[in-house]
Amino acid sequence: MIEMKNPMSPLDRWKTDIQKGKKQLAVLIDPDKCGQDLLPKLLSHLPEATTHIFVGGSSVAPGVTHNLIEAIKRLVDFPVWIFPGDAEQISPAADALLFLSLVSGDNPEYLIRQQERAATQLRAMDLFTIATGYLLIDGGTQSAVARVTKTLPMALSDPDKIVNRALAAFYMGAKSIYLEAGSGAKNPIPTTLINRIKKQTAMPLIVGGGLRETQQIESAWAAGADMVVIGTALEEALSLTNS
Ligand code: 1GP
Repeated sequence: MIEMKNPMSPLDRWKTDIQKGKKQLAVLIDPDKCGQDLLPKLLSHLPEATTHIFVGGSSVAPGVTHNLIEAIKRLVDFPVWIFPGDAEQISPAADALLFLSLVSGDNPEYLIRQQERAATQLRAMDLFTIATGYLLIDGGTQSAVARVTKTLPMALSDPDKIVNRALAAFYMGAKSIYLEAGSGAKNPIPTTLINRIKKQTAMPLIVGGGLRETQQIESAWAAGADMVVIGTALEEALSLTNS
């Protein structure tokens, strides 16, 4: 049997799924909240619609992410994408890295400096990257992203500005957009904004933060999200917390 030498990249596979109308659900595993001891329980309770596992957190010790990804890979067969809080969370064990730039904020540390640190590591490993414009939007509560990055979320009152930031990310080379309301947000990203960003940027769109109910996830998909991310809802349902 001839082995396929050039399998489709994670981004091309995702784009193909988008063309086919297949919506994606990523379950976010934060290594700070779910260590290897709790992993089997979480992985055995993944929602049926799960298509991807995201791994990442706001403050994770070096090496922890890598070990957790290897453990996930031993237990399940989903593609694992790193959703990094910083450059320490990069591991060649993943299928892809969301190469984020926090374009909603004005902190150079999260616009280019962490990326420079990441680049130093990436040149020495074979890890597929998906350049992603990451936009933190006001979700009604102070988020870990805002606290750690010392940036303000963008206000919902000025959707044109949010569209322009997303487009600026596109012109700078982003291949996808992540609209983030913040982990545990009171208010998820409004469907009107999802719809507007999708229509006006036409990029693969990830939406997360504060999504708890199936109905909310379906509404986000219907509004134009290509991939929805959930973390807190599953952690709470399973009472998963190390802290
Ligand atoms: C956080 O968007 C993700 O970065 C998921 O948010 O934990 O609120 O599901 P939740």
